[in-house]
Amino acid sequence: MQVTLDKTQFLAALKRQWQGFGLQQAQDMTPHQWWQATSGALSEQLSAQPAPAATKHPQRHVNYISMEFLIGRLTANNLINLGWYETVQQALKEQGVELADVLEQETDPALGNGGLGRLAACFLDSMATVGQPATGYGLNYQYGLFRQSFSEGQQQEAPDNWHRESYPWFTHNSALSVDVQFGGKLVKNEQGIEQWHPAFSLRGEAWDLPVVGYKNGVTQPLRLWQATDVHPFDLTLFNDGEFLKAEQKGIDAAKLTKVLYPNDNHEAGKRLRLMQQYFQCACSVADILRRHHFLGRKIQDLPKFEVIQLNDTHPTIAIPELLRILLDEHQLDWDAAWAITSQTFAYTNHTLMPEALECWDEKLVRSLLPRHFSLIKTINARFKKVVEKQWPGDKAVWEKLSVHQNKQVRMANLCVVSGFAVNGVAALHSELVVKDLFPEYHQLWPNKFHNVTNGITPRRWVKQCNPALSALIDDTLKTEWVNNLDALKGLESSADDAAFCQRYQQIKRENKVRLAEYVKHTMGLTLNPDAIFDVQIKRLHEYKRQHLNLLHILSLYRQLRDNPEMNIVPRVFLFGAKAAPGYYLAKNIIYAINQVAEKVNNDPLVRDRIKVVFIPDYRVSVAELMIPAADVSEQISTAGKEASGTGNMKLALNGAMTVGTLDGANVEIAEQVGEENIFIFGNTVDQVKALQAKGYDPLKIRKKDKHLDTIFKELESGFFSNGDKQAFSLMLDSLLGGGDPYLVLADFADYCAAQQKVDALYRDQDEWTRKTILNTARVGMFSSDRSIRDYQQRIWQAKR
Ligand code: HBZ
Repeated sequence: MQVTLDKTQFLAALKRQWQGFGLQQAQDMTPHQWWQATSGALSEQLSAQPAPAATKHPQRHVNYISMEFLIGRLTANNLINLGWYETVQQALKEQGVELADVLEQETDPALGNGGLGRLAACFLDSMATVGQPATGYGLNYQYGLFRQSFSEGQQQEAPDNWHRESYPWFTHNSALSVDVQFGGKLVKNEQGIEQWHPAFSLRGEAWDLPVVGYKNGVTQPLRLWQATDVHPFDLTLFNDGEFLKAEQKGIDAAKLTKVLYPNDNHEAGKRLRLMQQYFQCACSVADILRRHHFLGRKIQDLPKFEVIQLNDTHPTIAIPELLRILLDEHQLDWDAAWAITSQTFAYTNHTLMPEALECWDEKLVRSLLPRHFSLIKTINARFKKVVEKQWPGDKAVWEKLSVHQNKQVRMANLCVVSGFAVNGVAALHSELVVKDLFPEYHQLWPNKFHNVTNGITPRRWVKQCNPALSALIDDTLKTEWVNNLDALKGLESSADDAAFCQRYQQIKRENKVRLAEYVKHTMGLTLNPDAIFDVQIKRLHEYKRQHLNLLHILSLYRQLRDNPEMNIVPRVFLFGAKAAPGYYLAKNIIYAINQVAEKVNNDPLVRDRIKVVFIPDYRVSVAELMIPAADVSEQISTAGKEASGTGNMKLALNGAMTVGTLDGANVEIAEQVGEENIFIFGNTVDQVKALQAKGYDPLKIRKKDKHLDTIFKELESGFFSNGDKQAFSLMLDSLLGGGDPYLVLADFADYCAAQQKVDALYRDQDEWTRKTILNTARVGMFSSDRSIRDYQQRIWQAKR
């Protein structure tokens, strides 16, 4: 049940905080100290709450292992989930301080890249809310995803030091430390049994963040491991007066959890990355087993009580790690160890992109983890017998299914072979996982494969980020909907209620004004809140096709100059996206958008009918501002490439109209909202395949389409780049001579047609508003609470 906050106790805790800062009175605190003190006091009050009694028939405990948890700011979120927001707001008001201002002081913990990391954060929120016992396991990076700025239109990266050492929500428990071994060699003992003699070890320290369920008294840990040296301080050296050297080893170990790798949908194959993966997995598996033993349970019963969900293949090395412990430390035989392991792990696939499928060089695996490499070979040899039985003598099939092939270890194959469940993240994606990625595995084990469509937590993605809309929904439905999102269906009838429509419209406008103020403050640009706010926010990637959006902007700009009186609804094109630092083509697209923005925004002829705004340093807190303010949601990936998308769900829920391809979860969004309430365009998966099979040539499209040709000529002419004709050559070469691998040109005409429909509909404000309300009302199934219940039914708690 919900726990109440005692205001007097909270104020006393707050006092201890400012006294701890060495201050005489609360009023001496800086704004940042107000946030620090408020969060510290809340964290203390939360820790003091009694733990809820354990249930008699425990469900399987979920261990969600992920290299990324893009949690975003915690203070506001925890206040809402605890139901303490109003009390704290009132308490601070009495001190002359606005809670909303205090909350703005928090630096986003950006311990993730994008969708995959944010999904992990939404799932933790939902598991706590629906009462699914769970622990999140990740890494406590010192530097999160880089900070982005623009210099002359080019992306610059700066380190993101989010000051984990003074983050008030952390609790550190030194009793949970784990030592992790690396390197060395295998030596056979007298019985011929392999023994691992590691070369060095590191210590993992547990730093816990609280994951608070929505008003239900549940708090579960997100346990983030931080690396230190096993002997952080060499006392002999210290006594010899060599202070700096004495600390040296600790500094090296700390490198391991220094920084998050900034790639999404691309694997770098670096040694340090594999070390991070193993470090995290070894700490987490040890922690799971410690809890299991502490509760007095038998090792054979591990799968009865625990499940380990792998968030993509990044934590796959946990599989041979568990096997190793069962074989080498518990002395189980292979069959017993395998039975336990293969019933414990489940794997979620988030991508079909070949460059993102992890393969590790065997030399690297062998040198860093010789025992694990040996176990992987045994898994593979045993699996070979299964394949041989099903496809006798078929070398091609074996080469495809093998876990270890061409001197590479294939992590996805290892997951499928060793786990009891595999799932995709949207209906279409799960179908493609079976049909295109793992057809033979599916033939072998049809029941292993599932779909669980992604979801988003409505606590953060409506209640917190759109308080005015939440209040309107409260007033209208008069029921708790935030943990029962299907209740939004009750809003459908309000779409025809003039008073409701007016309030809904007004809220959207206020949210646009709020975003415009942010843009004014951070970028110095003035936005017209009556223009269409057209939003594309996601990582920058060719397959997500921000350049298709750009071509449409260029098309409008060309038309406005050809026909200066053209009547279009004013539109602000808003982008938010980071490109991986080594992904030069993606950075070139950012540069192109910024250069076009510079021209368009300063051309008096345009008369503000179009404006292009690339908001720097897109992150969770910026998403919380942009999503409630969006009129149009751009979900324009090449069909078959976006596994699911989750921004699409957040934007539809907050009343934006989607312009989208039939890709990922867009397909299900269209089913839910109805095809008359979404703008679907472009080639379908089958059409994309057919086009590519018959030899698609973008140059032919350019040649045929005079308007498109003019747009390209202008990009090639240096008009947008101070005469530099090569400025956009990475992007242009890929679209034209490079064969346009993501079919931007093939979808261009249909995309522009869809955008014209957007323009036409927006002119009819009543109809537009009605449709956006229906979007809000009909996307309840995309609550991550539903995703978690699907995982429970189909995977975690399913009868085996
Ligand atoms: O996972 C995303 C998918 O692209 C998106 O469609 C889906 O909605 C989301 C949640 O299921 N995938 C990622 O975000 N992937 C990564 O961020 C990533 C990070 C490191 C890697 C590989 C991929 O090494």
